[in-house]
Amino acid sequence: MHFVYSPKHLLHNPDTEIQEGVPLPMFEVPQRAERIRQALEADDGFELALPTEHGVAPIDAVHDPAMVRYLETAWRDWRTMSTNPQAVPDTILHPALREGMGPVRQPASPLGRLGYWCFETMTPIVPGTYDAARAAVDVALTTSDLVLAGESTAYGLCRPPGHHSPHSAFGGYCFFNCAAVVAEDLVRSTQEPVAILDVDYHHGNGTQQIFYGRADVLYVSLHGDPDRAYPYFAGHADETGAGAGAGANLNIPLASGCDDASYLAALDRGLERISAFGGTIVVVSLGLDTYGQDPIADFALTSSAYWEIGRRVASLGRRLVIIQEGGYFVPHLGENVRRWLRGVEGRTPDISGGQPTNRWPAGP
Ligand code: SP5
Ligand code: ZN
Repeated sequence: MHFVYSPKHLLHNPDTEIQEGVPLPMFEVPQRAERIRQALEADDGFELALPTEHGVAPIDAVHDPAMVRYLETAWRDWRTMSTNPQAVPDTILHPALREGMGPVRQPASPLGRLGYWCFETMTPIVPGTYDAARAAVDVALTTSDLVLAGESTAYGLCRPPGHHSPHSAFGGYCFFNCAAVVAEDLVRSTQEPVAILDVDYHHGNGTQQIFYGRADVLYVSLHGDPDRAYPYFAGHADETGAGAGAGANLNIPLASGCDDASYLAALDRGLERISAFGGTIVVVSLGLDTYGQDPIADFALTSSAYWEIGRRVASLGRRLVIIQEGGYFVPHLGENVRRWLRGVEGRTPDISGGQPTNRWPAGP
């Protein structure tokens, strides 16, 4: 299997996020992608491919072009008013602020502009953020190209991730929604419906929002119940799509402590829905923050589950464009991705291979 990787992700390296009002070291760090690359490079079954440039048009097709233009200059904009080493908003556009008052203008102040586009405090912008986010989209679209060229599966090692960014905002460690860009591009180029399966721990509110009114893109997500988990404002089971998209959105919120067996049962529900939907390609938003040791999530999945999840997703018999999203327990992240992808390929979990620093319970 090819995996697509760009070293440009290293340009996005903020050091602090604000969680619960407290500055903390970033969880979404460059080492995540490096760990995954190392694990796949150490396995003969994977071959690295570099991305090709796809330009900005596929991004403008799913995001507000004004936001894309903003992100291009956001760092310079920030520097006109602040010497702080990373740009984080403090005043965020709440929908109730202008209730009954008509549309808001993009603020003249750089700090105001940041709060106009960014919806939370955990997604800092640094000098290389835009170039890294653009490269992540090129990685995703190159992964999709490999599948369109005839490969049954390819994996895009996207970083920063994407699924929290809706059409006109960014946040959740995400800037451009890579999975959504790929899905939209596939719909246009194949004229077929496309299903998205999101197995990141967090609900992909951005992806859901982008396609909520669309019948040609199915969004299926398994995630921590938004009654307790980020992103709080989307991901409930009663969100099933609107207008033409009614019925083309399936949320499966899961309880704290969700284990391998409960997760696999929920996955089977999601896969049934995808089977019943048309199309020949599935876009997977792959997050490994469902792992029992993840520092910001509360599921209890083991490494052996990832092989089985990959195997079951492949059993759909569809081509797969697999896009990296979250996963923050860095020591086991590469090995968990590797197992997922080996499951897809029907190869053994190879629990003896991989990084010698890691130890796991027996595979399936
Ligand atoms: C792509 C992706 O996985 N983004 C995740 C963004 C989540 N950021 C906020 C997490 C807040 C978690 N607070 C829980 C504290 C646990 N002690
Ligand atoms: Zn996540």
